[in-house]
Amino acid sequence: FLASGVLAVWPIPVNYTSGNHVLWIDRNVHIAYSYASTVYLKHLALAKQELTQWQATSAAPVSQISDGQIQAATSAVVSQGPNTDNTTWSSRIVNNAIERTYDTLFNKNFVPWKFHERFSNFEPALTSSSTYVSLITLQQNASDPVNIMKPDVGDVDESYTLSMTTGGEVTITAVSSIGLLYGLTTLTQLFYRHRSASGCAYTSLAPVEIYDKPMLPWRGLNLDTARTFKPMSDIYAMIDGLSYNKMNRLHWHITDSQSWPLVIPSMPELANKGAYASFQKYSPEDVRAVQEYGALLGVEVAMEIDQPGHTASIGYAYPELIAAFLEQPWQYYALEPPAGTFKLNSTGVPEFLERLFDDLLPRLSPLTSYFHLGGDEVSVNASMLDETVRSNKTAVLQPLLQRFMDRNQDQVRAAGLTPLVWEEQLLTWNLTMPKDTIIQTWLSDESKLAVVEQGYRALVGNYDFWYLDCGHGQWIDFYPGASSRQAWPYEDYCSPRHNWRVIYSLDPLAGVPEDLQHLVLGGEVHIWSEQTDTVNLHQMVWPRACAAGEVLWSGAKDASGRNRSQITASPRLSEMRERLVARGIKAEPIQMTYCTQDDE
Ligand code: CP6
Repeated sequence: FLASGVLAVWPIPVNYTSGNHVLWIDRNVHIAYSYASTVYLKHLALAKQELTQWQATSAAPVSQISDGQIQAATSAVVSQGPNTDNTTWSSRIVNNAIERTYDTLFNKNFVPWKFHERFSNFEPALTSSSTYVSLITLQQNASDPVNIMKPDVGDVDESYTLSMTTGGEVTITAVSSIGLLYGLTTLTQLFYRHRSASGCAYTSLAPVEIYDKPMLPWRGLNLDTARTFKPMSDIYAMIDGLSYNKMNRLHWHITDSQSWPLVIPSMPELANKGAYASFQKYSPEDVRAVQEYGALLGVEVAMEIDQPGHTASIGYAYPELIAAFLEQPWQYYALEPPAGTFKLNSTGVPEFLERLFDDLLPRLSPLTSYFHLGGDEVSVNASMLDETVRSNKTAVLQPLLQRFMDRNQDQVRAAGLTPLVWEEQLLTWNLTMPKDTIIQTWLSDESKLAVVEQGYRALVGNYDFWYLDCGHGQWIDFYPGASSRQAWPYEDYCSPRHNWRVIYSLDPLAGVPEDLQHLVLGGEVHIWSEQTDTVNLHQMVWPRACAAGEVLWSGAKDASGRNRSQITASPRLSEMRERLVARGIKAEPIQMTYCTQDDE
């Protein structure tokens, strides 16, 4: 029996199966808790307290390794349920997952070394009588819509079971193709690279019984490709990383005031003038390729066109639509340069949006259920310069924004998509929207609560926890007496960064009454990219995003209702980092190698 989260191999113990037990106790309790936490004394104190309690209630750290070991061998046969060809998305997902599982298990560089005691290899000796994984049986519940031509998107049963006998027989069952994909993903995480000449993948964990399912259905990352451009290879690698963590949404913040890299064939000037460079664009084929790649790995791509604010880059092609375009001082009209926002009462803007969405949405809709309409940080000062409005009064702007939203939502829904919007549209502007609109919160737990109390579905991702580019408002300390946050460049209030433990400590359900918890769909970590491009993207995201992934999958509380232990998460996160590195993702270390070695 494996008590488990997504970081390593330990899904939540939902179903206790008697008989097959593997006891696996963390031995790596020496985490670097005193090192990274000078800012977060609250967490440091908590960690010390947990460590003391853990030591008081536990025997000396033990790893129980069963006598035998199981090796992965290329001779393993996969016996599949109903998915046998590649004619449906469902079967493509499963076949692709099988291929990738083979790739991972049999390419010795793709499985990590197991952490070991200092001066010990801490792994079983390989014997000639080794047991091999002989049969991997995939069983898909026949009620799954296996013939659908659309990948499993939106609400899909993500649960799976995984069992591995001491004889090396693996059985994975699931309702959906995504469940089978997750089961195979977990299977790869049971194996380690052996220090033998052959470097085979082995595990000593069998027998294994896992029943696993996520707590929350929306487990995402918001990737900003407007502040800096990201090549396609980075986006694919990002989807790989999400998939390894059973995260299932890529929120693609593709445009913003700084650049418009998205090619719209019927409006070529948008990207021709709005992209940073002719070679920094995403073609319709690129967008489709990202969607398909994501679909195969269980990652649904939800694209955002942020508006009416954050739209200066449209002004390069359509200056007549943008108020306060490149206006100075930009601090007065926007939170970062350059200023520029849609004119809220012009006839040109709705015409523009209709053409834009008519081109874009039908191309997106076959592979997604969602479209993000933006709506954050609307500038009232910019509307003073908007000759169609000339006002900063809520009473004037609110009806204009409502009309704007109604039109946008109608078009998104007509394309068969569910809209997402940033929280300000509901909480600052009090717009009326259909109740199935998904409201993305970022400012606070209180805003999340306000959203669900009004009966809307909410995503979390508070800037002071889950913005991977940001720290805790350090500008105040750096510039005592500073009167305007906007006066300082982004890097001054978005650094240093939240460490993984801050990320781990956000509870998406905190403060939400039980009867409203179903309205918290999940959340997203964000990598706003003012200071992040292809050089540091993956280090900025990984492994900290894993911490959010685990919270979204397993919940922030453990089985006893206490905050999930950072002490026990720490070695698992370190191990997950090794796994990501082995698979080609440049994830940062979270602690010294020393801390993963038990040398007492
Ligand atoms: N860009 C966009 C951003 C931010 C938001 N939207 C942002 C705001 C505050 C901080 C970090 C990022 N850079 N389009 C807010 C949703 Cl601290």
